[in-house]
Amino acid sequence: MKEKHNFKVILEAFGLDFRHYLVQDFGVGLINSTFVLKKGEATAFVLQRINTKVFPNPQLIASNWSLAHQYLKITAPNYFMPLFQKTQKGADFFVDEQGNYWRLLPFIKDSSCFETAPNIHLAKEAANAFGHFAALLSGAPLDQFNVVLPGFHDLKLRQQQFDAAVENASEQRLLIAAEQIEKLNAYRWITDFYNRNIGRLPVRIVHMDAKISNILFDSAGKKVKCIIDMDTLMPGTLLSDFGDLIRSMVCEAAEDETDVGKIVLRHEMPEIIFEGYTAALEHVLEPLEKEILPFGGPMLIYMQALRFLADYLSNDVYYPVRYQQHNLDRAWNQIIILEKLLKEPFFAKQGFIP
Ligand code: GN1
Ligand code: MG
Repeated sequence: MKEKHNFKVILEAFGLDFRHYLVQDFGVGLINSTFVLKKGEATAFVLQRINTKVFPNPQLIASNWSLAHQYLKITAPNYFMPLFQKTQKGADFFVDEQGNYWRLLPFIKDSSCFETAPNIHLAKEAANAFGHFAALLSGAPLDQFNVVLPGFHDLKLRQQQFDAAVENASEQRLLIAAEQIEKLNAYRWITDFYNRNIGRLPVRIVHMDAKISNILFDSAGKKVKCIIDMDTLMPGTLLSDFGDLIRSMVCEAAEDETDVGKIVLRHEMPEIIFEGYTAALEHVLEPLEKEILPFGGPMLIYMQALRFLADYLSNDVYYPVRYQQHNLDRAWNQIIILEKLLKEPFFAKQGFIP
């Protein structure tokens, strides 16, 4: 186990007898730490430690999550949205002696999960699931939702943070990242387009981490069971979720793959994802929103490249790294995807490329 914690105390806080469970590392998320609780052969729960450096106020997550849950219970009673379990004292989190925030979730049985879409059929299902989710929440009381992470997908802010990181970086890292910085600077038109248009789009409740690995499929790996990871559920625009769907599914390679030959885009994906996503939102989308939606693809990939590279230049303070240039490699990967994506007919035909 990577982390040492007093799991006995943590499990007891949730009313579980520690003697009956085996705690194991689980998951690949970059931000929170995830564990599973096994009872004999069966996995019973998912236990997560919230990264409070990223989420200084985890209560904001819990209240958005339960607000969405309550709303859907009334407006779409058959919709399955798993909810965290409360502690014995009725709290959303257990805070341990070190100040760690713990949350407990039911483990969804007979489910499967993918890092990237194995085929176009599942890509369409995933896009449709996130579109359906946004459609169901389109009538939810927007002003009651917290802005969990202010400016999280605000490209104007991410551009400023990147510029500040370049300004303050060490000579050594600046030198090593020179090519990547130059490449990214050539895409500033993406931020300019964002700045001109973002205010014209409706604000909605969006997931903001809409990747296929945040969907649980049935055990046959065919039908969507539910969407998971509600950490960043908050007001924003649909560009975020459409963009992350493209980002996570257009190519099969891992997010830190740097071999250009392996970063192969699947040409049919953009259209399929667009179809799947917009079909679910047919009665919700405003004409301008639908028109600008494709921009979400390059926007999210560019933003992710800025975030990875800014973190490399800031000596890796946000994303955990396994080796020195890990964040640089991640940025490089996103830059390659972006370069290739803009040449794809689906994006090349849009009006936003200068
Ligand atoms: C983080 O931890 P994870 O994988 O759910 C990040 C996302 C990035 C993603 C890149 C709160 O998500 O924005 O797209 O890494 N979440 C946060 O892999 O920063
Ligand atoms: Mg996440």
